[in-house]
Amino acid sequence: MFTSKIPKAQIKQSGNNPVITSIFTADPSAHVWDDGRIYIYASHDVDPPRGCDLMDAYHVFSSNDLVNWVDEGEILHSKDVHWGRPEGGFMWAPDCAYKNGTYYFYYPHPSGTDWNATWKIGVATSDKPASGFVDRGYIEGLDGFAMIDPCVFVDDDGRAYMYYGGGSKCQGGELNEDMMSIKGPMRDMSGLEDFHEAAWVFKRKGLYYLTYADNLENNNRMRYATSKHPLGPWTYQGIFLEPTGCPTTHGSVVEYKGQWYLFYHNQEISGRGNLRSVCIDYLHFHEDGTIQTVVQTKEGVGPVDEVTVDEATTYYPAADCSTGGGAVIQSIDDAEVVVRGMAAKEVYCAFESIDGGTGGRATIYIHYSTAEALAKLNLEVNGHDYSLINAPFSEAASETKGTAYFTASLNPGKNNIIKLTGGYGDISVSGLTVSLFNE
Ligand code: FUB
Repeated sequence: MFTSKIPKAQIKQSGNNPVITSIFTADPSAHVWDDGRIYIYASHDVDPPRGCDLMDAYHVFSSNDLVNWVDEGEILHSKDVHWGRPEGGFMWAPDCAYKNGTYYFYYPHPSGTDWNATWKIGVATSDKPASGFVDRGYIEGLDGFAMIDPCVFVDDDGRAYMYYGGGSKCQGGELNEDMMSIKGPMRDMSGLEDFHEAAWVFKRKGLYYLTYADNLENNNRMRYATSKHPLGPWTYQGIFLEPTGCPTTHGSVVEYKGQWYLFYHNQEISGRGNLRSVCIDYLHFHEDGTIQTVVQTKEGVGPVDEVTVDEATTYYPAADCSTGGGAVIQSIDDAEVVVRGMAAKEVYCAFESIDGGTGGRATIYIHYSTAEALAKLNLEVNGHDYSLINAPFSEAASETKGTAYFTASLNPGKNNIIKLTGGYGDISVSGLTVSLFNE
């Protein structure tokens, strides 16, 4: 049972794009499930960047107001895929679907060293939307063209359809009841103009929409087509997202609490096409059902609801943190210690005796200040390295009120140790707040 909430001090009243800033995320597939929350299934750009090759794992984020997002943590890593490419990596754009009490997580991943010739659509399942996923193998019987970017759409009558494609070819087909095999052959989706990748299907007022990224060089846009049938033929309708400044584009269109939204990524935080960040903007339809061009904003959207807050525990750096590299430990009062000037790699601050409750997922909120456009911290939890965590500048971050967050697993009891190391821009750290998921 999900009970993690956001600590009161971290609640944001207004949205900003990108919405996910603490790690680099891309290819957002957003879904609203029966618990009333909206979930983003995203791929993860590894920092320092190594292109799409080493995209290693998926994180999920959830919200009930579109402004405050909970990092639900990593749900699947390439090392957990038993049939996968021995060298790992290549965990590209995923999707998730729900049927009869099970969440099905679909992801493209190669099965061999020759990654471009061995793409498969993997499936992992769980009885929860954002944890507990177990690899179930891949969908058999699909042929070997660029089988990337799966999207699964479950229609009102319960029938499920899968779409995928890259390299200018998009295919669709119906899934069997088991959600892990194909009913009959996949077929080409006809009528799409300039299809590149990133297929996404949704339905509104009885009309099916297939959105996708086009081939505009180094600046893909989003186009779409409509049909009265889930597998087409499709009628091309036009471009609805102009270039974001990022070489790739990838998005999902979702209705939440009576309003439609586009989830997409850009490279606003990093300035690099391989360190991307998820954004949300409003999506509007014309009277005739065509989509209006989405206005890309820095303000973003929401909030659409009240956020439930949590009594989380805040910890301060141990007073004997390293002061190497010019860092200064400043005592604010008896309890609070701020480590200022963590600009060098030798500088760290450790947080000890962190209470992990009965053990399991916990979101770690890191309180920092920085004047850097994008400072970063190495995060280590009980010796496991979760680097790098972004700590970008914002007005709040200039006043020691910036917060970066990450969800990791804690051990039961009070012996957890969290260590932050600098070396990626000048940054000060004043504390951690730990919110347990209590599941
Ligand atoms: O993130 C890796 C790949 O880049 C995705 O699969 C594509 O859609 C593009 O966003």
